[in-house]
Amino acid sequence: MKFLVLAMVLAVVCAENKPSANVVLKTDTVSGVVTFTQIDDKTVSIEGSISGLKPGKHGFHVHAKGDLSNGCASAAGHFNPLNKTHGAPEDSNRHVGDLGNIVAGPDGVANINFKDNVISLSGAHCIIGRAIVVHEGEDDLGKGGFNDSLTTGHAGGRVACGVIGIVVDPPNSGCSMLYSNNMGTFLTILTTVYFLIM
Ligand SMILES: [Cu+2]
Ligand SMILES: [Zn+2]
Repeated sequence: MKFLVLAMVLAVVCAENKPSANVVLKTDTVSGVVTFTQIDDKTVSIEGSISGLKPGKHGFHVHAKGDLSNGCASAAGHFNPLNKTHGAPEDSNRHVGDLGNIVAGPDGVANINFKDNVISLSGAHCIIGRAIVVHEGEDDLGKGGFNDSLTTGHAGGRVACGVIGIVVDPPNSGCSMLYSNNMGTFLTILTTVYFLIM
């Protein structure tokens, strides 16, 4: 019984601890929420849904600035702390922010569910406070041969954007130096008390 309670408490604490962030996209036509969860040291899962898009592929990137004071234009270029050229998510030569394309169905809805090993919710590749931009057209992943293929993937205009904000704080990161999980602390104390009493 004690073991079961301990297992349950640990499960809750671990679930609580997964750092996450999200972005809300909202224009007259486009709306959606995309959540980024740090599922282990190297992996971020990206999940969500965006509606109101033209059917087909749309470039989907983390841009360097979370500054939307002049709309999506002020989000600057692709987040590129390593000074590489534009590429596909699976390429070693890619911008950190290169997340490829999302695909909208005939109903204009893009369901998003993939993982990335380059972006992070902490450290030098931290995407928190930067912007997600959804583009008008398809990202050619650097292979289209256009003069902007190696910078933007020739993905065209910016149809929607939003700032990536913290949902569950990442521990000890540049994004969040002070981190304490109050729920986790509370449950740990509760478990200790339970074991002392029983
Ligand atoms: Cu972009
Ligand atoms: Zn890029």
